[in-house]
This record gives sequence, C-alpha cells and structure tokens, in this order.
Amino acid sequence: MGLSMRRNRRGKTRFTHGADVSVLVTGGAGFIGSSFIRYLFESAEFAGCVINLDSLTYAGNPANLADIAAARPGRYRLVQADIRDNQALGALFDERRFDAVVHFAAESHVDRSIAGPADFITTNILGTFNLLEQARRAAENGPAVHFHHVSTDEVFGSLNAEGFFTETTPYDPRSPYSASKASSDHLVRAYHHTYGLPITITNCSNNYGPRQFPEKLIPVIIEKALAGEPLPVYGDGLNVRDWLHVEDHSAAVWAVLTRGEIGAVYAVGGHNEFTNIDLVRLICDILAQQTGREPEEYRRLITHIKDRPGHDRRYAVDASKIEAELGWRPSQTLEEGMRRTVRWYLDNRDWVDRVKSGEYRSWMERNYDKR
Ligand code: NAD
Ligand code: TDX
Repeated sequence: MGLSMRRNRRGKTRFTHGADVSVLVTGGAGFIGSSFIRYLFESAEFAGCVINLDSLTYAGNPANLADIAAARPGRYRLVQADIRDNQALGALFDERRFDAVVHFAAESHVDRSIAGPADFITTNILGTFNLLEQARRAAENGPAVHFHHVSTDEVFGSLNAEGFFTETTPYDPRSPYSASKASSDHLVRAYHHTYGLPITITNCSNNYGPRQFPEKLIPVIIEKALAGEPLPVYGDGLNVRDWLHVEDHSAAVWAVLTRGEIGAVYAVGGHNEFTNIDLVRLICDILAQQTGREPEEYRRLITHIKDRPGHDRRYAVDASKIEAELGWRPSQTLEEGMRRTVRWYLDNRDWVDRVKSGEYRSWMERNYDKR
C-alpha cells in the first residue's frame, strides 16, 4: 500500500493509500534525514517514492542509505543539489510533482556556526526560502505541497533549572545556528499565513543514535574513548540536554506529516534530561561493559576544556501536545538507546573510518587538539 495526500474538512492532511505518492526529503544523506527515509521504507506504511535532495556536504553520506537504494530501485533516488541553487530546485520541481517536502537539509553543528556562520545563513535561511518559493510556485500550477519543516528546540534559547520549552515559548536564539533555524521557522510560518501554504513544524531536542557525524558530543566521546584520547567536556559539564533517539524523532516527523494539524507546530523531546558530565560517564560505563574493560579506564580520560562561547545552559522539552494529539511517545530510554548506539559504533568501524575524512581531521585538530 502507498500513501497520497488529501485534506479533510477540518484542514488536516490525510495520506490515503496509493503508490503514486512522491515525497521530497532534503538533507536525507545526513544523520536524521537518512533515519527518516529508512523509517519510511522500513516502519511506516509508505509505498510511494522518495527523492532525497542533498548537496553532500561533509555531513552528507550516500552510504547511509546504500542498502535502501539497492533494495528499492525506482522508489528511492538521490539528487545531488544545493538548496541554495534555486535554478536546480526549479528544474526538479518542473520535472516532478511532490505531495510533500520534508525539509531536513541544514548546517547543523553549533560549534561550526560559531567558527564560521556564513554557510548557516545561506543554507538554513536562503535555502529554506528557495524551497518555500518552489512549493508556492508548485501550488499555483497544481495541488498544494505539504511543507514539513524540521527544526530545533534551540530556537527557544536557554532554560534555568526549572521549566520546559513548549510550542508557545517565545523565540530567543543565541547562536548563529539557532538564529538561522529561528529565521527559517519564521519564514515557514509566514508562507502559511500569507500564501496559505500547508505547513507543519517540529521543534525537536538533541538527537542521538547510529550514523551521527563524529563532531557531535556522543560520537566524539565514543570515538575518543576508543582511541584512548582525552574526552572533551566543555566548561563545568553541567549543561543539560534532553536526548531523543533518532528513530523516535523520525516517528514524530511521520506522525506530524500524516496526522498533524496544518499550520501547527509540535515540540518534540525525549524526557531524557542529562548533564553533559553524567552523559559522558554513562557512555564510559556502557563502553566498558561492551569492550570488557574497567569503567575507570575510560572515565579517567574525561577532561574539562574551554567552554563553548554563549553555551546554552539547559534545554528540556514538554512534548505533551504531540503526545495528546497524535499519540506519539519516545519508545526508548536514554540508557537503552545509548547501549544500542555504542554497539552500533563498535560494529560499524568501516562507516566511522570512511567519514573521518581529511576535512573531519582538520576540524578536530583546530577545535580540540589546540585547546
Ligand atoms: P546533519 O548535519 O547530519 O545533516 C545535514 C544534511 O543536510 C547533510 O546530508 C548535508 O549534506 C545536507 N545539506 C547541508 N547543506 C545543504 C545544502 N545547502 N543543500 C542541500 N543539502 C545540504 O544534520 P542532522 O543532525 O541530521 O539534522 C537534520 C535537521 O534536523 C537539521 O535541520 C537540524 O537543524 C535539525 N535538528 C537536528 C537535531 C540534532 O540533534 N541533530 C535536533 C533537532 C533538529
Ligand atoms: O566535544 C564536545 N564537548 C561538549 O561538552 C561537544 C561536541 C559538545 N559538548 C557539549 C555542548 C552541548 O552542551 O555537549 C552538548 C551537546 O553538544 P552538541 O552535540 O554539539 O549538540 P548541541 O549543541 O546541543 O546541538 C544539537 O542539538 C540540537 C545539534 O547539533 C543541533 O543540530 C540540534 O538542533
């Protein structure tokens, strides 16, 4: 069975079954986008086609979906293009009709946005604008395209010890990354209010799981621990993040895309608040269990280093709206998900070796080894 998009009288998007459905996923070669495409083909009742538009930056890796591409000829295609290239986008939208756009493509690493914000502005803001314009143009010549925007809880700023982000928390972005994501959120909302584009937005907390590029905290710690190198913890290590397994995020995006209210925003989170230092200790303990070594062999590598400029103190999401309205819930605790994640990194050394390109090595040298 496949799915195709229809609207009911209350304005909700309904995907009805039909193999002619076409979904454009941007950034599908990255960590979360590839998990979402895998989820469509392996877990969701989806029998349509996916076009994965990705420019394959350092963070994009076609190998993330090599098995999906081989198993589903005709239903999955990678198009290498940049969302900043409006001509390339125009040609694709002229060639194909899309029922939905699920927009993951972005520059996503906060530290990189601090070191050099330019690509964050052009990709995250102008790239999103280009896609919205293409969706608006497509609607002028045919049925509306459901535009789902994948965003972050970082647009809401930083919490103290109390409270949670919700859909109505005022925007207060503090890094070039979160400011660029906030801009893109505003553009997406504006296209709904001004042009009637059917949109949904998810603002999700920190993701973890297989295939995360090893510049983000969890894979950095796993890789450095295995190499016997210092485990870099910024500042006092008491910053808090709310962790969600990437498969649960994919399920949330699918729930919103197929059953969410048009024009609505959903906050998504894991109910898994951890300080960075506790999380790093947990990874050390899980690594010890899985490699047959003593936890202390890894824990003694923990090294507090210079803090990230403007480092947000605490993120935590109240996901009760998506839970109540769409019945979505995280399916695994951080401890369970982390055991599976560490196992994945131990079992997939080829993947890790391949993504540790020259670009990766020079970034790590600039950002850790010289501090
Ligand atoms: P990622 O960096 O792993 O992947 C980004 C993908 O986008 C890569 O495949 C890259 O090649 C592609 N891309 C980048 N610039 C592009 C451009 N100009 N044109 C076309 N493709 C381009 O990121 P991720 O962690 O998978 O995040 C995906 C999305 O989810 C982002 O929008 C991010 O803001 C959002 N998000 C991430 C998290 C998280 O914890 N990682 C949490 C909430 C929301
Ligand atoms: O080496 C490190 N040491 C360290 O202490 C790194 C890379 C990070 N940290 C800290 C900074 C954060 O408090 O760990 C926490 C997590 O850092 P990141 O993995 O860089 O994630 P974060 O900055 O929280 O942003 C992530 O979650 C929200 C994603 O990268 C974003 O794309 C997403 O929007």
